[in-house]
Amino acid sequence: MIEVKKAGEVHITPVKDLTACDSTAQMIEKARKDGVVTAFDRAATMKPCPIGADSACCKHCFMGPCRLNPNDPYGKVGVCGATVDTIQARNFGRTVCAGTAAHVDHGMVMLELFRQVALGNIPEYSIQDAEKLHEVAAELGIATEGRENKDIALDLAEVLERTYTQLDGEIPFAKRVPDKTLETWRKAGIVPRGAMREIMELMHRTTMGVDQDYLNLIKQISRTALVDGWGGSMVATEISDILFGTPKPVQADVNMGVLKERQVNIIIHGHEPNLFDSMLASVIDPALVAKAKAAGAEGINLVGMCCSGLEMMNRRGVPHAGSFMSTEAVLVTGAVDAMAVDVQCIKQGLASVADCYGTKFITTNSRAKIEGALHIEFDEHDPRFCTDLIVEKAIERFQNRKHPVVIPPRVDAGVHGFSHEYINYMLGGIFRGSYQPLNDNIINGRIRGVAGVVGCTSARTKQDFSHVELTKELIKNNVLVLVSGCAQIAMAKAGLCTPEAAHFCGQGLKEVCEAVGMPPVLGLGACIDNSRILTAASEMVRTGGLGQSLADLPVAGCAPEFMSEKAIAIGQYFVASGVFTVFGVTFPTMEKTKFHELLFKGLEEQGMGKWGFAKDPHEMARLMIEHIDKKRQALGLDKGRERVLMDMAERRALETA
Ligand code: NFS
Ligand code: SF4
Repeated sequence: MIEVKKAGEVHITPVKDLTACDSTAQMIEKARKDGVVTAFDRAATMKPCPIGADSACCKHCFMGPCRLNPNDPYGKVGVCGATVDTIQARNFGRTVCAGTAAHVDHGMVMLELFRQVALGNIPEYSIQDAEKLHEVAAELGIATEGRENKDIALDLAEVLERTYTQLDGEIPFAKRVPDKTLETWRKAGIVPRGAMREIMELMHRTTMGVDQDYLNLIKQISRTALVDGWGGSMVATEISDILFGTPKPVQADVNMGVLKERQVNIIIHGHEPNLFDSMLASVIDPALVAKAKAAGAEGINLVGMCCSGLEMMNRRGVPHAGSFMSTEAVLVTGAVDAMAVDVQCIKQGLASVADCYGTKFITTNSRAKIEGALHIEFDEHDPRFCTDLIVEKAIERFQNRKHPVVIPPRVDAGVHGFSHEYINYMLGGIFRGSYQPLNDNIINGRIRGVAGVVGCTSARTKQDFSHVELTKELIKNNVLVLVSGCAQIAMAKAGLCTPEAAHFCGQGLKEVCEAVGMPPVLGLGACIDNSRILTAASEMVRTGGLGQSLADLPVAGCAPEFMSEKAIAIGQYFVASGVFTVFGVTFPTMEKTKFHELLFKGLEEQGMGKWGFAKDPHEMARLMIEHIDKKRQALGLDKGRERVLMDMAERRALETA
């Protein structure tokens, strides 16, 4: 970070404090030499507003913004009289609302695509997993016996549409929720009706002068978050599996070394799998390959970044160049001929970095244009128009490369693509696919519990560091880890997504991983695929022996390096579903306020989960393991197993291993 201490005196943060990723570090150094500014350095000159960071500020009307004193939160109220708890709850609610809207809108696009495919209107796509189509349809009460896939699909689309448009009743996937958890929600009045209704109501209730009781607001906040996890996100996952294939373990390479100096390099970065799927067809089109060769390239190299990349890495083994905090850095290689983006987590700063290196920076979605980018709209009724043109633009840039190419050589191989269906199959076998072996191993203590480590990387904390430290500590303590989103890329780069990573584990988990041949860290996919964790956890409850509700399970979640509003929505749907969820970096409430107490304690007393916060990854691990042990104890599974604390020597040994 470049920090101006006093006028004229500049302090530059060493890159080793900014990222644990060698390749990203190398590119930050290069960017600094090239005079190119990235988010890592911008973060130092952009001091966050301390009042805003504590959520002690309200700008919900124009008598404000009203700023309370974080050191004396009850010393003052807003002009309208709003208390600190109202202000925090409203701000938190709007964050959840925005995050939910992002996932739900993505899900709705997938659903419409699915319907158009079923109607036969888009010949480029087809139903790739008919078995899953039948399973999901049957689960939602749609007749499947002797019917054509097309008809089943149209019925399924109609039922799932209620996730978005229904005005009253319960969303379709409420059927998947374990009975006792659903009962808790019904009692609290938080079973989601339809996403549009929940988002609209929450926006209304958080405007000036409406809901001014944080205990009432939290109900609509939870209901909105739940329509993300069990609604928009779950629909997006299930439909994407049906259309593009349900992931099963696949070898994939991660890190900037997946770029190829002598090839036309194209990066897809964003969140919706359809653009990427069509790109896969464009880059093997013989005419385009011939064109690339005529331009002097050895071929066309397509790689992913962020969640788009995860969608296709987990389904097809497409290489992945890096997470959110590496998207600018990767352009500094000079090797990227085109970066095409759709929606979500796309830094506007990419436009100027791309400009510095002559990379074609292309927006494709009518919902997300960026000043200075070339816009080539992706129309799913004619997907190849856009994706072929992207390839042509990339070839053009390859031919006119003006900058020296420097590609950090590192590539980390791993195994990814663990859908909840595959976990079922992997542990139970094809004829007796079941969560029973997982439950048995938890009951007998070989596996202490299950943790989800998910979410972003951020310019406000050392990239990848907490993800990896936390996860190593968890698996050392026999906690099986499920990962998704940018977290999954951090784990891949640390070598934790390989069966060989079993040597990082405690004895029990090691035995299970070795017996099954699986990594101790199972990559699930994009952030919307956190819904796979909900489905898997519901199966664990249904399988038996681990309590009656999701809140009884020895599980915990964590987003150690979060930055997106979407992460808060995800955290809240996990908490409302019954999971203890720890966040790092920062948390948008003030300690010693009633609203903070509600999130960190009160919700658990209502039969849900609760929030936790820690800055240090070892402290995060401690909180999560403590919670898992508490749940084991409540289930009567507390016999044996002491927690293994890593000392410094052991930690160093792990690092060099
Ligand atoms: Ni998730 Fe994917 Fe990454 Fe965070 Fe952004 S890419 S949806 S929000 S930064 S994990
Ligand atoms: Fe201030 Fe109340 Fe307006 Fe918020 S709603 S800005 S607290 S007057």
